[in-house]
Amino acid sequence: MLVVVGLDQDFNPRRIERYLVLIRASGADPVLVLTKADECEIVQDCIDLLLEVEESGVPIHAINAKDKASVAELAPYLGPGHTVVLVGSSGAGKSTLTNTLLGREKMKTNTVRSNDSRGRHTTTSRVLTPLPQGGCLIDTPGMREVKFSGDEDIVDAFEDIEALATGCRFRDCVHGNEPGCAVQAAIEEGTLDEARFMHFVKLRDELEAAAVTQAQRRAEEALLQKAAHKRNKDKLGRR
Ligand SMILES: Nc1nc2c(ncn2[C@@H]2O[C@H](COP(=O)(O)OP(=O)(O)OP(=O)(O)O)[C@@H](O)[C@H]2O)c(=O)[nH]1
Ligand SMILES: [Mg+2]
Ligand SMILES: [Zn+2]
Repeated sequence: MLVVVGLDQDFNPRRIERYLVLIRASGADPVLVLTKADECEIVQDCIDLLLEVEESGVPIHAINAKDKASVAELAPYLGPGHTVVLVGSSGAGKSTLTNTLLGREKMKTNTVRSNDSRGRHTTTSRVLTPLPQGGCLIDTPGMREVKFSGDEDIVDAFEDIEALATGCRFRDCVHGNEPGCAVQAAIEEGTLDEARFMHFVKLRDELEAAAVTQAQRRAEEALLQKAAHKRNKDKLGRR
């Protein structure tokens, strides 16, 4: 899955991290494609910012989606036997990238709002296209938001913290103020970056909240189903 993010006001490391957690949970391999590099003066700073919180080695490409030579570096993902799906906000450049890879204007594209870089939801359905490179590509409509369902796991994204946690005194340590916390010790020693830990905490809390919401929803559904079942039984019983 190519996560397509514009190097304009679309650029948001927190959202990118949520994409990566969701994609890893699905079993697909994420690749980060930063578009509009030709219009951004701080490309390397943006990449550095991502590297700070993202240590799992996701490939990052900063490109000009309108330029054939620039998008050529995506070739390793596009060969025979590969299917890539482009995901990202509206206006990120998914369809622009699709057209450049195809070498023709198959998909309609549209300018973004100048004040906040938002797109106009130009693509409205998913489109699967064979590529001249031999693989297949799916362009998709821009996503309005990226949220967790509650089934995801952040272990893969934070293997370093999970490994440290095995050294905590308590098995259910949340790495707050517990005595004998190996994670806090690593932060104090400087072997674990505090910003990275804070980011882990934020994602963990978001995931927990999503899991609770999901559990409540399932419980409500089960109750509704039980009530419907009873109604049916009563009705049939009367006949
Ligand atoms: N300069 C520059 N402009 C780009 C680049 N990528 C996309 N654009 C412009 O960004 C705008 C939005 O591009 P689209 O390809 O329509 O975006 P999209 O992701 O398909 O948007 P939706 O279909 O709405 O989800 C267009 O005006 C593109 O020309 C890039 O790398 N550089
Ligand atoms: Mg599009
Ligand atoms: Zn701990």
